[in-house]
Amino acid sequence: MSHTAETLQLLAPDGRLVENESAERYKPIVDGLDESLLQSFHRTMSVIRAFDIEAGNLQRQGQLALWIPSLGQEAAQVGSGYAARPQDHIFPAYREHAVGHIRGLDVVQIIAMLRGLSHGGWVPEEVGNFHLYTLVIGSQTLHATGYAMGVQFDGLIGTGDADRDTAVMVYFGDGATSQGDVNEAFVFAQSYRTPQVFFLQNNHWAISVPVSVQSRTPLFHRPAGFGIPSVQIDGNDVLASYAVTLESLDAARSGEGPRFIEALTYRMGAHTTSDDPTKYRADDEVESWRRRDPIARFETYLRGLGASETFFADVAQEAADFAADARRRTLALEPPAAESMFAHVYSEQHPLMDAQREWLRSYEASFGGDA
Ligand SMILES: Cc1ncc(C[n+]2csc(CCOP(=O)(O)OP(=O)(O)O)c2C)c(N)n1
Ligand SMILES: [Mg+2]
Repeated sequence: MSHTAETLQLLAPDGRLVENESAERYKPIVDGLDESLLQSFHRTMSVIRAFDIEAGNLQRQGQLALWIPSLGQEAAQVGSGYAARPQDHIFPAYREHAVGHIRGLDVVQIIAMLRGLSHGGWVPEEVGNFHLYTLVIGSQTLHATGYAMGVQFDGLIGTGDADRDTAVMVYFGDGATSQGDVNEAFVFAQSYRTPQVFFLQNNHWAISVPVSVQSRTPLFHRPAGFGIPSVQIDGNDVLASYAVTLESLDAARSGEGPRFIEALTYRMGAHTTSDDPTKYRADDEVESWRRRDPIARFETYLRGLGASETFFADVAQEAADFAADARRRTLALEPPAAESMFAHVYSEQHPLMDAQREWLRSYEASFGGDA
């Protein structure tokens, strides 16, 4: 399922702005992008790609149990991630490393989780309301819808205060759309008119199952059956991802109810490091998507705008440094103290946990080492 005339594209694969009626509507947003934000798009896509590749290497070298690559999906994530405001809440699946980075998550915390050093990952309110990675496919859509209902009950939409009105955005995959949870989230979202954006990254594969088997219709046609306005975008076009998400989040914050975005992109790497995609997909398909690389496309656009060689060289250096720093800090990670497992079982100190902590202490002391 590839791009069609219905797919919104603002930046063509040759790096030139698209001029047609649909693109015209988003022209004010694109024209309003200042140079520093355009540069941030490129920097973040490049930095996260370098980090993602390095994290995959670390897994192959035995440093992580698993890695979940985001390679190829940078534009979908970076455009939408930058469109959110600080007060918005983001519910990711497990591949949204770029969005986490934009919200202020230290990406080494993702590594720590996939190294088995933390049970959940991070505290959302400390990292730009970027909620926890969710490995149970699609369940985060229900969490997001429930959260969005809470935002609505708290009166945090439609007040006209740009720093207060709040939206919720949830990321999920093409495979997730087959889950009951996701469809239940659509029902509640539209029924309650939640301030919410459903951001579907259709990367064309759910492990080894192609999207053409998951759905006989384009996925962005499905929300119509729930009464949710939807749009399909070229997910390798960072400008389309930014502009459409900005518009959709604005609508959600102002009380117009949920929106749905299907970003057509491609999972260039393996599903995870536990998977071998050469067993189930053809090289020429991967090659055709390589020619639509989101970073190369945006680089061509920036060059057309006059970005200098120095800028690109600096970004390349920054990306390499970022990846090297992540490697260094990964190798320096220490396992948590064993007794930390009792810390967050109850929100307050609890006699049962005290007893178990004490049991562990005396058990370890029985080996004769330091207790
Ligand atoms: C409820 C549930 N069923 C099955 C799985 C196993 N599983 C892990 S990832 C995955 C595919 C998800 O595909 P998609 O939603 O397209 O996301 P992508 O991995 O492509 O980003 C499946 C079936 C799971 N984690 N949770
Ligand atoms: Mg998928």
